[in-house]
Amino acid sequence: MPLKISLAGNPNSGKTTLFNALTGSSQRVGNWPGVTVERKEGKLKNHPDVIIQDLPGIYSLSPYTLEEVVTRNYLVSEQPDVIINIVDATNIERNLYLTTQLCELGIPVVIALNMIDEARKAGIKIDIVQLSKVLNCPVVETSAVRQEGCDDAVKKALELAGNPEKAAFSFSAEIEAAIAKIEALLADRNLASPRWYAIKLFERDEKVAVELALDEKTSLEIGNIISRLETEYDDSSEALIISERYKWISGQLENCLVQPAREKETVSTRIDAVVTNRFLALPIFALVMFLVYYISITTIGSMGTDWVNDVLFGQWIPDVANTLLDKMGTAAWLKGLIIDGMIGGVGAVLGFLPQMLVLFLCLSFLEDCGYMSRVAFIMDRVFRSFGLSGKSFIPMLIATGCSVPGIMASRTIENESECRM
Ligand code: BGO
Repeated sequence: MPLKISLAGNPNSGKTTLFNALTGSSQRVGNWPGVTVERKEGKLKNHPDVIIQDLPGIYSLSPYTLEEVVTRNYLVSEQPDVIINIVDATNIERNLYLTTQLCELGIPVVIALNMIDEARKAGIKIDIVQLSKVLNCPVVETSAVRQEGCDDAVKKALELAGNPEKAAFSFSAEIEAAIAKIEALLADRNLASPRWYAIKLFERDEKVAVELALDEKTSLEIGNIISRLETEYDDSSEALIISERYKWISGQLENCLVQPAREKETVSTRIDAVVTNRFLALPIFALVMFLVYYISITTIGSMGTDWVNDVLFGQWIPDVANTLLDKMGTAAWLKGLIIDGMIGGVGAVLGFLPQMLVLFLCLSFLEDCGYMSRVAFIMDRVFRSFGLSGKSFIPMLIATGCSVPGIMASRTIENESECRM
């Protein structure tokens, strides 16, 4: 059996560059079964018995995008011998979020700290010995584009293959206890990555629940374990897990990352603190929406609509048409059809145009100044209870103006079932 090494990492972390450097011309490109996500596989140069699998670029192992689902299904079901996790050294905090999840699979992980050339140029210093200690896995500095450190990363991967290391990442004691209880409920299933499944069930990941086909009693027990913690922390289990991961990452990076001094608090961060505040966010949002509709429907927009209805289509166009049709000696029934039917009908529809214009002008202002993405963040908590994410709120908001652009905006939602909902 050939040895399988999987390359996993965020988009633009340098996965493809590393894959090309490791496999040279021995590549097979196709699609993952049943989906149009590109699949690349190749043999390690000078090692025909080692297969390198390039996985789609992802930010997490959640079930929201096709790429995430393809990657996690592959890792969980195929259980490669080792994962090389490509981490962009210039954006380490964000990239380690995926690392914390890969560590839970029970598959050995080697971290390729890529773009190290760029990180050095930017004055970023990373203590790889300390990082390796806290993550309990080898960390190798690489520059895929300069082909530096790539062989070392593979060497470490080959050494580690088949020696499952214990996940280094752990949550707070209470969440760990809940995960352990769920893991115990799955004990008789002989799962290859039991901790990962338990965490996903704790996050209420429906895809995993369906895959495991849990019986009613087990589902109920798991539901009770989760609900107890959600009530205690007043947050969804998924949000708890996300926030613990980021807290853990920033805590660990304090000891192993030195970055050039960042600007102090900017105006933008100060505004963020107010508009996304736990208590103020929703009242501020209600006020902003009231102003948007007040401007577009009641005041400026309605002035435009009144002018279109009463002046343009109420007097000017019918008067001109009347004079022209009279001069042409048009029959009364045809005049009625043109003026009352056609001009009146078009006018009734176009009358809404000024209100729509002002409404969409306001919405695009909110989008461009970044308020919409804050709204998505604020609404996330509410929308999670319907199985949607905060992002789904934006198409809904746009649809209050007109359902056509609302439906078009829903196409930006990556997850198909969320998009349909
Ligand atoms: C472009 N160091 C540096 N400096 N750059 C790197 C390294 C590294 O170690 N590794 C990769 N890159 P992908 P995913 C590009 O394509 O492998 C660069 O998504 C450009 N393209 O060259 O594609 C790499 O597979 C025009 O950069 O990542 C690539 O994970 C101008 O990072 C980018 C500048 O690498 C993403 C760069 C038209």
